[in-house]
Amino acid sequence: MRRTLITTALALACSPLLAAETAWITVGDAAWRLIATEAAGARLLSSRDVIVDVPATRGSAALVRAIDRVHAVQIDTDWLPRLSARVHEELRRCGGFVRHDSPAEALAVLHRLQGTVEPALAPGYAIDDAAEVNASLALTQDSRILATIQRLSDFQNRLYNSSHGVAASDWLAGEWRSIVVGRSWMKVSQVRHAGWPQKSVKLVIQGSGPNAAETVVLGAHLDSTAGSGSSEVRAPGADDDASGVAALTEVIRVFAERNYRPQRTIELIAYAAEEVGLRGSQQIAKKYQRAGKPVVGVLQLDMTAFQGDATDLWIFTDYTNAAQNQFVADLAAAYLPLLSVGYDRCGYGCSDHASWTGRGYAASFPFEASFAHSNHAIHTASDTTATFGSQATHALKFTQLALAYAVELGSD
Ligand code: IPO
Ligand code: ZN
Repeated sequence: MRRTLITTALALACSPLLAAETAWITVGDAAWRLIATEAAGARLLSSRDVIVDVPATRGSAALVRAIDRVHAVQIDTDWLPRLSARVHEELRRCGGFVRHDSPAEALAVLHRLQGTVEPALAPGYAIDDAAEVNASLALTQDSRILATIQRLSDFQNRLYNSSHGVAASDWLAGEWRSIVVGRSWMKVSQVRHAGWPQKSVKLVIQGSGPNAAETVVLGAHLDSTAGSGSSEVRAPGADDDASGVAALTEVIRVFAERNYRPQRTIELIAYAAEEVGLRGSQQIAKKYQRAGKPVVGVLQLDMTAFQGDATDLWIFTDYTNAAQNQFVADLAAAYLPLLSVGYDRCGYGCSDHASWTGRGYAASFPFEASFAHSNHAIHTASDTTATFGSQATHALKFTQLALAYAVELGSD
């Protein structure tokens, strides 16, 4: 026994010297070329051409088909922070890589990336709950959204592996609990993850209809990142993505105020560990798929506060579901008629919607700006509310869109 302990201790102490840890990722072609030229020891497992719809010209609703080459790669974990930084700085393409728990999983996701959805999970997209939607929209307040963004930004950082990131998760869970208190059909929980201490935060609004097993998911990411990624770094992440979490929080507040009870079940999730390869949402989407959970739609809010263009809402057409994207645009036309909608592409794996797309679910990603005019302060200590004029009027638009989406898809 004693001998085993000693051997184990030695093995633990020595293992970093013997071999770096291995990770399995999927990446777009530009990021792969970066890896291939610089990351010694990286190994290509498999490649695949994925058909994606992209705007014919930037902003336009007319789409043309394009091919993205996506790769499954085995790489040392040491490389991942550098890869994030390089993708962000040089390629100016977002995200870049998705991290998986095993080579089998990386390959499985690679082969399911088409964005096609099981017909059984394709809902109708009727827009017919104007009374509930309009009454809810009237209650939304940008001042409350701004206050939540500020609270989240006040943590030193919300890193997935820091004590601050853990504290931010605990704070948000407490905040959501205090909003929904006394409503038996609304339950807040924290989701533990294998591999890091920050928990995702989840609110389940239990459906009350015959189709209550069908679930609508709205998400944003709780973690932030900056620079070295050391645990004391300043990473306010006000736009990226306190603004998405604050939008979800305002949706929850309005639902609670109206004592809203949907037909389908609605889940609002603040994901842990998005910035390190969508790891929190990967684990959650995988668990739901394995359990055969009928998720009929997913909406991701990642960056909602910084207005980069005259056009208000930007719908990303790649690694998202075309039919649901049309529904999102129709919701904007019906309920937010003063707002303009544009279309752009994001690049592979730019936020948690890609985790759901990779598991065969219909996901959409309405974004604050075009790719060309997106917020340059993200992933730095300067991602503060000051960058977007210390106001949340842009974030309010996404909050209202998310509310309309939740009610219209939640009531069918
Ligand atoms: C992101 C998404 C789209 C665009 I265009 C630019 C930036 C943000 C994403 N890469 C991220 O860091 N999410 O946390
Ligand atoms: Zn980010």
